[in-house]
Amino acid sequence: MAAFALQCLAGSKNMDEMWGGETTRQGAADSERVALFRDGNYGMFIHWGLYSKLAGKWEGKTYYGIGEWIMNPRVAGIPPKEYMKVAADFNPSEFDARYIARVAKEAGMKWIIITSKHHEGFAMFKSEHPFNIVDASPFKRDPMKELAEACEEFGLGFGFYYSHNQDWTAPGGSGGPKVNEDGTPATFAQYFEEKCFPQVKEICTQYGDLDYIWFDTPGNIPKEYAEKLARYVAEVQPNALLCSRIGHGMGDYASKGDMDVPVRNADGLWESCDTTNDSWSYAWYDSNWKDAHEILKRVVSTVARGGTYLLNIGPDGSGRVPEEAVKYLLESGRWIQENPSVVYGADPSPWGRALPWGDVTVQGNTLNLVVFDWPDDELIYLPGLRNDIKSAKVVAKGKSVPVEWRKKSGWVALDLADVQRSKVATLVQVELSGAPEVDQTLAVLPNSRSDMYVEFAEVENAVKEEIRWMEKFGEWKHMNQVSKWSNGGKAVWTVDVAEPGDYYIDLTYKGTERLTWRIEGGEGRILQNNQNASHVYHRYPMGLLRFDSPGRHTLSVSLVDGNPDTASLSLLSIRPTR
Ligand code: FHN
Repeated sequence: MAAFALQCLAGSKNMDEMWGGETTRQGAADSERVALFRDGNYGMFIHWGLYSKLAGKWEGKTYYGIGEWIMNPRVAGIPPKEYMKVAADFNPSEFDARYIARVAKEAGMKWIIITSKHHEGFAMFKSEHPFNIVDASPFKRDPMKELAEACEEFGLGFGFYYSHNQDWTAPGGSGGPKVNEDGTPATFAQYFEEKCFPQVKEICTQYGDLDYIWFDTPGNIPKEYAEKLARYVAEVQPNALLCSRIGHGMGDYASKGDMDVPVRNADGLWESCDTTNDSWSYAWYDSNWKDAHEILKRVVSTVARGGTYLLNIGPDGSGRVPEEAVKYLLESGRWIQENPSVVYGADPSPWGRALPWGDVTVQGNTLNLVVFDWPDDELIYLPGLRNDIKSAKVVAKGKSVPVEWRKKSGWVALDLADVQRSKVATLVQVELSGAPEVDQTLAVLPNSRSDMYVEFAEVENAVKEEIRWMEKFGEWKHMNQVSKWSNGGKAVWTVDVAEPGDYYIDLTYKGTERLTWRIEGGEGRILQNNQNASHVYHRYPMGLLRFDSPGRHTLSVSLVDGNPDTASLSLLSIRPTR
């Protein structure tokens, strides 16, 4: 996993700093206007613009990464004037707003947010600014109007993405030309007053009631501009929610970094945005499609962590949505339609994290256990559950089959041996005697690998930090790690062991030279070895560790030898022997 740090065109900010903070305004969380976001939990994102026609290719050469960045100097470096000529041949005659709205609806999504203008500066709506789809392309139609109407017809919420800070073709926009046509210096104030603010007025007044305005990459936009936009939206679209990427804490809900589904529950209103493959916009070579299982896993785990999932599609230059995206959205959508209580209005998991076999959402006193990875012995453990169970059933295609449960080594275990597995995910609904109560101590399951992320470790004399990187360009990966070890540095996990015995310990780490790690736990037992390291994260087996007794144990990992500045640890895993 090579770090691909991207300096943005806009000033000296790193791309990941362009997202702005996650702080939001007070007061939104309880109001009625957040009901769609809070209860719907799942929306469609659409990236569509001139870049969709280029599809990752310029002058015969393919540029890999997120397609909508193709004009950027870090990618193909297309001069603004050249890029703007693409509009003359942009005729997405296959665009069918009703079809897209129907796909969103059948996918189980509750709203659509589409790029009205991305960093390229091209307005996908009728605008007074001439660089827009109605006036500058042979298409002549206003697809935003068509989509707004289709969303209304299909009972979906609707909102616009608008790149307020970066505009690469407008003089004065962040990353845009620094001088005007007449050679005079261009300023951000000029871009804002002449293009950004008038266009925000247009999107807020030409398309009926909006549910969202999704400004993006605030970077170092001065506060007065973010405030002016927020004030205006509140005045003319009082129901529209702003995501935190407007900048300066002016959002109503927090947007995580791109493609970031956190491993631990997070409070407040927040959203993870993600895409059906790797690029946001259509790219001819990008075939890394998330299948129905993967889509469901991400939807359910985002809701289980307390958030809302916004999943993107990228129509191509003709307006068609790639068939793989549609296929898997519809397949996962069928599952959601059959099991709506898993997603809509669902509360987060009382475990505060995913469990080795899957994840949990809650409706009242009922746990929705969504099984994605079946243990070999088909026993689903509910470690630390304090409530009594009233009933348990597997629900599939509207039919329910009772499930047996028993106490095993102190924990409740559900026996799924007689249950027919679903290809994408199996739902087990467990009715409890009261509101769910769980001891959240990390559990060592006797039948599956238990992953202990560093998010859950106490760290001394070392640094716990979030890292982000890209493997192509713009498709972010996220992870927490412990690094920068000083004397006595350690990461300590408290775990609950149901069945004493021998367990394999694996560490996921990276480094620039061989490393000696020491793991202490299991009543004074020690694992220590000098092992290879690589500059990318790998899971390495460390050996067998015995837990002599059931119950709580601590496991600590320290670096005994090796470069403490480059040795980084992300995960400790505990596997039962067979
Ligand atoms: O730079 C954009 C990127 O192209 C894409 O639109 C994503 C979606 O969240 N937002 C920005 C990067 O975070």
